[in-house]
Parts: sequence; structure tokens; C-alpha cells
Amino acid sequence: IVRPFSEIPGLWKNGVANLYNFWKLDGFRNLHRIMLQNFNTFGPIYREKIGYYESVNIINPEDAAILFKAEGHYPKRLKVEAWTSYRDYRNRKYGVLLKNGEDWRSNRVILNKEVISPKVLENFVPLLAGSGRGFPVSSVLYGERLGLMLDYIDPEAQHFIDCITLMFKTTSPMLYIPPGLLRQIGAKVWRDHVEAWDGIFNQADRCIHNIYRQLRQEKGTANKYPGVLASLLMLDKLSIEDIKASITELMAGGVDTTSITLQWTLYELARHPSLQEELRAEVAAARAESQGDMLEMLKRIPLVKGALKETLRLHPVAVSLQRYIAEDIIIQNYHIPAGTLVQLGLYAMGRDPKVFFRPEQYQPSRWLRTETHYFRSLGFGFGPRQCLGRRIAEAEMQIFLIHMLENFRVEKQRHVEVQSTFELILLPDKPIILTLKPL
Ligand code: HEM
Ligand code: 2DC
Repeated sequence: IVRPFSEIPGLWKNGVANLYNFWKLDGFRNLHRIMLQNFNTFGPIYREKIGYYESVNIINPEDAAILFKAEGHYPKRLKVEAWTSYRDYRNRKYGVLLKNGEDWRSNRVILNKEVISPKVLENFVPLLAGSGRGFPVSSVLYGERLGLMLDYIDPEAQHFIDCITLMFKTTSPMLYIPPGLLRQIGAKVWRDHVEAWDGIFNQADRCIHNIYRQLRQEKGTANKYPGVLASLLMLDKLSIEDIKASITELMAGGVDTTSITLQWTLYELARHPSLQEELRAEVAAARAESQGDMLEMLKRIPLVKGALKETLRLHPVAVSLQRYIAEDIIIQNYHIPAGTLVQLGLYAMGRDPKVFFRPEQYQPSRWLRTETHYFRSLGFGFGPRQCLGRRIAEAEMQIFLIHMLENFRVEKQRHVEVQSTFELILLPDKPIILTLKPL
């Protein structure tokens, strides 16, 4: 017999009191550990309300499968109000990240072809493996053109990075306290958040403006791949405002996510020297077999790919995946009505011994074995709403690791345990300090 929604265990009756306790536990930075603890206390499903943020939380891969089957035609994540409020405040359009419904779908379909379809890898890989100046993501978005420019805008590039970090950091308190309220009382988090997005949009506007101007002057230079932005502009299927909005989001989403995942990977490789040698051998063999053709190499490095999956298992960028379900579902024998926000605790799942054998061990080879991977590799999300930057991120990170492994031995300076801290995305709680020994 199915039990009713109201019987799901957890603390969901007094949002304000829960917010107070959450704050006392330094929950703004400990969300991942609090979720882990809640699963320990309540079991594989619990209901929660902190401030105005209400959700049902699950941890099992089999339950994740049920969740994603009920995501509907227009999958919808938790609305990050800080981000929509900024755009409303400054009168800017939402990009794919923030759009919903048919508007989201029609934009996403067009962007998919340019950003995430398997065939675009041929275009991206030469850009990512190339000269190596500037941000990897901007060489893909803007082609080679901006690479040159980035030399002299270096201080601007640093400012841009700082803005992204500040944007993430100031978002997390506003998950629980409505930004509209914080704006009215002139709170510092809101002001910092606006300043951060302003910096991000200004930088993106400058880059987009440059490409736009160049494109009008030269028009179709040979048959070289011109980058995602120029392709979108020439395709002429989205309005300029829609293109700007989504390109800005791609730029903002493409910096901290990959750099942190790479830092964690190098950290794990420094802690596991013999594993590092195994990866190096795989890369050397791949290099020999493909005569240095990077696209071919990427098909021959399963263990490197396993390492990245393993990094995202233990150190996911996103602490959870969420959907407002489109239909009623039954999970762990509880009825959950359509419209409920259901969260899969990604961080907690990655560390659950019922889901992963010896979860505390960093073992890239677990992803090569035939043991079930059913709804276990979800670092980039799932389905039509999954990470739009996934292909770019994967290619960028694989190429970076290839170059690192070919040129350096990575060592740890001393024994320092680094943990995660939540600043909307999960970040290392202290700087990861490594030594690179040239080979
Ligand atoms: C969405 C993870 C890198 C742009 C997401 C989501 C996750 C994620 C979990 C939500 C997916 C869902 O709800 O199912 C990651 C990880 C990255 C990464 C782990 C790197 C290690 C990037 C990069 C870009 C990017 C490099 C841009 C170039 C986006 C965008 C969305 C998104 C635009 C929203 C897509 C939509 O709503 O349709 N990402 N991401 N991400 N990501 Fe990433
Ligand atoms: C944060 O409880 C924890 O990929 C919240 O590249 C639920 C939540 C909602 C949306 C998630 C967010 C969490 C973590 C960061 C994510 C975001 C969706 C997209 C974003 C996962 C799990 C990220 C980092 C994007 C960022 C794009 C950019 C323009 C800000």
C-alpha cells in the first residue's frame, strides 16, 4: 500500500525555524554534508523546507530513473531566483539556462546542434588543443579570433574570473532568502551579486560585439570553423538577444566548473602515483597509435575518461540534480504529486556504499568494468536538460590531462586533506597545492 506524501520523513513543517538551524550549522557552506547526514537520519527519501525552498530528496539510482522518467517534455530545474532576478532587474533576456517551456526547447534544439552534437567535436578539438592562450571555452565560442585579443585583455580576463566566482558565492544565500527581499533592504549580497553579473555581462558583450563587427566586415573567411557564436549568427535562427543571452551563460558556465574538476583530478593523481603512471602509459600508447591526431587520441583513453567520472563522483560540481516533476510518481513507496521539486543528492549518492563498492577509494577502473552504471554517472545531469557544455567540458578536460600527463609528474607538497565547501558549486575548501616535475 502506497503511503501519502504527508508521511515522508523529514523537517518540512517550519521553514523559518529550519532556516535558523541551517544557518547555525553553517549550512550555506555545508549543504552537501547536511544532505549526507539527512539521508543517514531519515533513509533514502526525505522531505525538507529551508526558508522558502521546499523539496523531496532521493539518493538511489533506481529512484533517479523514476524521477527522470517523470521530467516531462519541458524538464524544469530548481529556479535559481537570484539569477532570474538579476536579469529582470537589468532588463536582460534569459538564456537556455533560465528559460522554460517551449521557449527553452526551441532555443535548446538549435544550440544543441552547435554545442553538444557529436559532430561538433571535430571543430572544437583543434581549437582546444591549439595555441593554448586564453580560456579554452572562449576559443570554442569565438573561434581563433579572440585568442589574439586575450593577450592584451589579460587583466580583464582576471576580473571576469573573479566576477564568476563572486556570482556563484553570492547566489547560495539567495537560494533560501528571497532576492527580492534582499534587494529591498539593500543587502550586500544582492549588491555584490549585481556587480558580479554586471562584470560578466560586460565582458561577454564586448566579446560578442567584436565578433559581430568582424563578421560583418570580412564575411565567410574560407571554410574554417568560426566558433559557436559566429555559427549561430550566420545560421540566423535565433534572435541576436537570445544568442547573446545564451553565449553569456556558456561563458560563465565554462570557467570554474572545468577548472575545479581538473584541480580535483590532479589532486587525486598526486595522491595515487601508480595510477598516475597507468594513465601516462595509456596516453603514450594512444599518442603512438594515433600519430598525434588529437581526435583519434580521445577515442583511446578510457582510463583518463574513467578518472574524470571518478572525480565527478567524489567531487561533483553540482551537489544535486533537481526536477519539478510533470506527473505523479511513487518513490520508496511514497506518493509524490506532480509539480513537486524532487532532488537527487548527487554528492551523497557518489559516496554511498550501497551504490558504489568502496566509495571512498578513487578508482577510475571501476568505470571500465561491466558492473552496472545504470543512473550512476550523472555529473552532467541527464536527458534533454543535461549540461549544454558537456562536450566542450569533456574535450577540454581530456585534452588538458593528456598534456599534463605527457609533460609533468604531479606531486603533492605535503599531506593535506582537502574537503569540499558549497558556494553554489562545490569547491575545494583550501587551495590545492601541487608540484609539477617536468618529465
Ligand atoms: C547545466 C554540470 C561545465 C554550461 C548543467 C547541469 C549540471 C552541469 C549538473 C544541470 C543539468 C541537469 O539539470 O540535468 C557541469 C559540469 C561541468 C560543466 C560537471 C564541468 C566539469 C559546463 C561548461 C559549460 C556549461 C563548460 C559551458 C560551456 C551549462 C549550461 C547549463 C548547464 C548552459 C544549462 C542547460 C539547460 O538548462 O538547458 N551543468 N557543467 N557547463 N551547464 Fe554545465
Ligand atoms: C546548487 O540547491 C544547489 O552547471 C541548489 O554551468 C540546486 C542547484 C540548482 C541549479 C544548479 C546548482 C545547484 C549548481 C550549479 C549548476 C546549477 C545549474 C547550472 C549550474 C549545476 C545544484 C552550472 C554550474 C552552470 C552555471 C551556468 C552559469 C551561467 C551560472
